Amino acid sequence: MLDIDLYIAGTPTPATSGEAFESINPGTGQALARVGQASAADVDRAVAAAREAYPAWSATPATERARILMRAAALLRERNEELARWEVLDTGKPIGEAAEVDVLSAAECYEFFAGIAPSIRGDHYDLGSSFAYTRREPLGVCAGIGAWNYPIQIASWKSAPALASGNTMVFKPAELTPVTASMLAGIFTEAGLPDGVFNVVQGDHRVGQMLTAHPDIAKVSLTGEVGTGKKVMAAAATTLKYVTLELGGKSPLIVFDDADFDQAVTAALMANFYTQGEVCSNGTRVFVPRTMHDAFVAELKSRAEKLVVGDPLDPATHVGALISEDHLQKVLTYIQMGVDAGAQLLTGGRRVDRPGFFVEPAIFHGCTDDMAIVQEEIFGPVMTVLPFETEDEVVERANDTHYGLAAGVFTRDLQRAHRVAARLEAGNVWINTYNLTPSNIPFGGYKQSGIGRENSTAAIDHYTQLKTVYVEMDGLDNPY
Ligand code: TXE
Repeated sequence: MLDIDLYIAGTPTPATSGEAFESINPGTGQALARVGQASAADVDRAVAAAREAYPAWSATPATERARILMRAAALLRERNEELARWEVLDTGKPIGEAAEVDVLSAAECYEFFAGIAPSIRGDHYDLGSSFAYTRREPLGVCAGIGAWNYPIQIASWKSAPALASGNTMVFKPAELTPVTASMLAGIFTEAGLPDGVFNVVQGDHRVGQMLTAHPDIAKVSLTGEVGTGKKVMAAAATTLKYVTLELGGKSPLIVFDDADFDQAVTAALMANFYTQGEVCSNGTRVFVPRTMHDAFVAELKSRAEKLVVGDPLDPATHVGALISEDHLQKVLTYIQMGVDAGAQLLTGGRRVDRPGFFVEPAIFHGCTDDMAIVQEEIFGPVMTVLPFETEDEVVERANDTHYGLAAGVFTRDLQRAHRVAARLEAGNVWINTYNLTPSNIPFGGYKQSGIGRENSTAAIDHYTQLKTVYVEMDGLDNPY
């Protein structure tokens, strides 16, 4: 069993709360790690370490900050296989995904922000004889609070822009997936990151609440459910912290009649069953033209039933284990709600009879838009297929949600693709593809799917503040 400590001021540090919890391997249902729950004193120590490291780190030349982030990225790439395996044991996702996406996207994120760190700058304003300029300055100590579906990627999407901008960070991974955040901290130390610049505290929502309330933390970046986002934003108001929220979604994937049929089916499967459906931006409402509906669901059924649900460590596995027994029960409850509401369960939806938390990929059709399985985020491998007649109708129905994270549009019609993309109320729209999130483009939600953006230069705006300096060159006029 792995023992997981906190990571404070550049070294593994045992929690002092006296409380510990086990992290379970979703693929087997067996305990994977023992984790110490951080106490308030531990959180104070981590914030103090970050505060102490801040003056020197923020004054470190951006090219040096960049060099350290690049070294960390290189170490992540070198250890991709080992770290991906830990991510699989911690999350239950297939090794085929983790070895391709999770660690490498984290490395790419550090490389991207290392590249832009030296170009973080202000502007010059010519005021005639006088002038002004702005300084884009770091915020101070930032807190990152992660979700459990992409642990190391989420840690990188928060720490890369934070550290590149000269901030220091205290990061809390989700209690269900504590493993790789502490390993990332060790890699940062090995890469030459000064002690205290990146710290990790472990624990459940109570530790998240301590961070959100801490007076020495300038900003909180959360990845989590909408409900959690609202709690974090409310709590952050007490000390008027900056807040970035990357929350849930119930995104539409719209297939038009001129779409590449095979690509659209592939997208629907990917947008619902990749990472067992535990992806915030998934296209879980698949809209297809009524004329195409029967052929589409027949092809979906045939291909969904070929997906391999099994051992996450087996490279042949397409669909791994859900994160926990509780989450599996939540997903099964939604599936039953769909059946009870009269939707047609085309395929899947049953628990797989083996250790661990596995469910067969489920596809519903014959749904109505008001059903819970169409309205609410399930965060599991549950797809709903919805027929439509016209473009106006499908755009209206796609937007009829308090979420606004993402959307997909499949069509060969250039004008229609961009016309519909402009009308969709979503922070991320994919045309003829889905769920691609390279570090150099922004990611974030509209409406209740979030506030702010991660990745791209947009993220720098959320980890810096602007100071305007006015320089009087002519002497001060006396108005009295
Ligand atoms: O979220 P939770 P989970 C969303 C996804 C789904 C959720 C799943 O859509 O809704 O994340 O992750 C801490 N004060 N995204 O179940 O329960 C908690 O300890 C402070 C969106 O983990 O909200 C955990 O570390 N912290 C995303 C974290 O918040 C609190 C992509 C999230 O927990 C807290 C991936 C509180 N009151 C998943 N309560 C995107 N949009 O990019 C809990 N926490």
